[in-house]
Amino acid sequence: MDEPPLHPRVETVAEEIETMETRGAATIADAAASALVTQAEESQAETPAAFREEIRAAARTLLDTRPTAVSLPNALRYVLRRMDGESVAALRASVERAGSSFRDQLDRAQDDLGEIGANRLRDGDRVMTHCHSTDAVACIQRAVQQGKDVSAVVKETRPRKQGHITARELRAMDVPVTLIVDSAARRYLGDVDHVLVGADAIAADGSVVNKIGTSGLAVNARERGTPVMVAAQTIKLHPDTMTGHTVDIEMRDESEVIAPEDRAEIGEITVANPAFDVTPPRHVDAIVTERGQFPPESVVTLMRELFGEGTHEPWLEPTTREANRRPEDDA
Ligand code: RI2
Repeated sequence: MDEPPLHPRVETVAEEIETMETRGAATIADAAASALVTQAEESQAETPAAFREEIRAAARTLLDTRPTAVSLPNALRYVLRRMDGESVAALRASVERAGSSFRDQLDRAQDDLGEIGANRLRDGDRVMTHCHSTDAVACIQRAVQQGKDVSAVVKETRPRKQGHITARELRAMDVPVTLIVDSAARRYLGDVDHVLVGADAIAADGSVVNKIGTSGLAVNARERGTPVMVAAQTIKLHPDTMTGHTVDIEMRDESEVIAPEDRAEIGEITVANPAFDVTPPRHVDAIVTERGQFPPESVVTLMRELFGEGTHEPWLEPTTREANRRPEDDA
């Protein structure tokens, strides 16, 4: 069977997510929902069945780009579940409505979460950040708006140095920033009041999947007695983990770790580049969501409330993009 026609914007958004031009779990979710809306608006489908098939195929193409950030399937599911109607026009309108209410909720969730996270920060506090998370930055931003003096020790976060984005955004809010290399983190943990990170996925047992290096940071923080706070909207909750599924950890290109010419100079080596790691719940003090703050062990209650006992997969079967994946792409 021929694959349904995809709007070029869907391919572009998929490409941008895959290459990390679009990154950060919340931003990925936003871009994916918008791409589905574009597919709906520009669809030439003549029958409701053809329209539905196109939207599902678009969702599948977007889904195949990054395996770990659960906000991506959660965003796609949100829109697909609300696709409803007997005509193409009605279906199109339902996708548009779902896309726009999803994006509104996303914005509101980050504001509400920022408020709750900010309440945990006191005047004069210093936080240590890892990578770049819009959810984590929202907490600091709100604290600053509340008139609190907050400063930050920002880990650069190898290999892609997304800590630089955090540093830039915090400086734009006039927050004093000390940038450190990742290996200096333990040295500074005694000088900070909180470790504040985001999440790409949260499992039913409260484990936090976040940028590689988070778990080591959390272990060191525990040893130093520094509380670890995870800022994560509920779209980061991974419903499949309630039924025993594990979270795939994305392995990224080796060239992010070492330039090909440096590698050639060294000689025969294996390079591994996992993008994320798993922090066990015992090393996390609080997960801050737009629905309140939770001890990690109790997050499953919120998951059941939001997702029931599980999910179904509303997208089409694997596309060519998925079929072409090399086995070594999988963790
Ligand atoms: P927000 C990022 O992953 C980081 O791991 C960050 O903590 C997480 O997404 C959440 O980001 P990547 O996309 O959704 O840079 O809070 O690989 O913006």
